[in-house]
Amino acid sequence: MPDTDGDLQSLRRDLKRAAGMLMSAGSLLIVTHIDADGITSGGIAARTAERLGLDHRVVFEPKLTEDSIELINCSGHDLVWICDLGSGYVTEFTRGNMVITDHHAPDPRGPCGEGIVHINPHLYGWDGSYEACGATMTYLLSKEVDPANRDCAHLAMVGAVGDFQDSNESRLVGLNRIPLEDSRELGIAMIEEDVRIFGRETKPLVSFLQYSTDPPIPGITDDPSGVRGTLDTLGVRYREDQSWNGLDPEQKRTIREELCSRLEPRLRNRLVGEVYTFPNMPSKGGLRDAKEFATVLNSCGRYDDAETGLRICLGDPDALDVAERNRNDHRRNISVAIALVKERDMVREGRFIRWFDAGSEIRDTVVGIVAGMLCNMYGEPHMPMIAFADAEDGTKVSSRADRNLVDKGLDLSVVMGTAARMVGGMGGGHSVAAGATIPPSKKREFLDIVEDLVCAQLD
Ligand SMILES: [Mn+2]
Repeated sequence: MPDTDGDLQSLRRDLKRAAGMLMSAGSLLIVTHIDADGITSGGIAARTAERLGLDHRVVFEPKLTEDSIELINCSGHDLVWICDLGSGYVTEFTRGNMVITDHHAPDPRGPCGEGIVHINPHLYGWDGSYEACGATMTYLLSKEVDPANRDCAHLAMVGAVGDFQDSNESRLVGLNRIPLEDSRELGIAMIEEDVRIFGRETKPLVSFLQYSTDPPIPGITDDPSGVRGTLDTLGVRYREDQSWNGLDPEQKRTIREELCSRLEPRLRNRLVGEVYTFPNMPSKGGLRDAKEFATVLNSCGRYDDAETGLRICLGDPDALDVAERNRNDHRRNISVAIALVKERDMVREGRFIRWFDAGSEIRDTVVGIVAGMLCNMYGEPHMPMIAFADAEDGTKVSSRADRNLVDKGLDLSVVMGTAARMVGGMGGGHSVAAGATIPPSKKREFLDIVEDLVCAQLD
């Protein structure tokens, strides 16, 4: 168990109670989120049900709406298990016989009703924004039901890195350490210190280094000829299609040291930290690296195909080809979207925030990623990036911020929740990344409120 001071006893008590409910259920409805953390949660929950021989169905929801809450309340299944969702709405569930394994901020309106077991790190003294993701909470319950489910430990790690829970300390911490240690013990995962640039398994070396963003590296980031020159100077020989993980350890070390030497000491801990590899996964398809695995799942979820992601989690090899197509679409859409925002000079700057309105030009399911990437591209002064996109049920708002701002007191989940409520919408999320849905006519008013709230938090 991790060396943090959460209330393990209460957590264990609730896990036991929920496990008992699962073991005595006749049928199960699993409701989960469409991002990597939600899909891996769904995979873990489905595997758990499968091993219990429990009749079950998995439903994916981009978020909980009145309709989906209704579906849950009226479900004919014996038991409903909500993963990576639900904590913010516990007072709206009117049925009994429900289990929630989530990590989002709990409903401030009060505790849940009888017959609902609500398992959330915040309730036991762990921080759900980086010490436990939805998949980790789901995994803890799964393992409580049957220790054989420890073979899902890597899925919990994928969920955690998918939610950027490793970005705070350049490693997974808190309750997320439990699946990590389990998968190390079982030989499912290798835990190493290495550069934390995205694409260790699948990107060709030059673009791998060139697209390093956190932190940017002088003479490397956005500079392919700088990368080639550096590799030549270091005497590193490589094929054009060579991946980072295709290099031998000595070559990696040489490059790593050179990259570190170009960074201020405090930034080196962002570049180098823990990385997670799953050696038993197929070499093609991007499932060997935890971050790439998460991206594969996210690309499924964002294109209304979370089911394919679920099949991947459950080990269906055919699902990978479908995901590959999703992923190519995803990459193309993201780069087109970034180019569009830049070319049209869409980003506006206020006193404390930057924002852009993508209208119907960027899908509401990817606008958050675009906001995050743009947030990294703008340097000093650091400001949260707010993005609007048209959605079916109103205007979707996504917000992203730098960790530095969170350390100074910024909490975007509070900002989005409060500002959305004040204009008749709904919002929430995490301190570094949060979202909302608001009436389209209220954008201006919403921005003014956001600006005031950010100002007050950073004061
Ligand atoms: Mn999550």
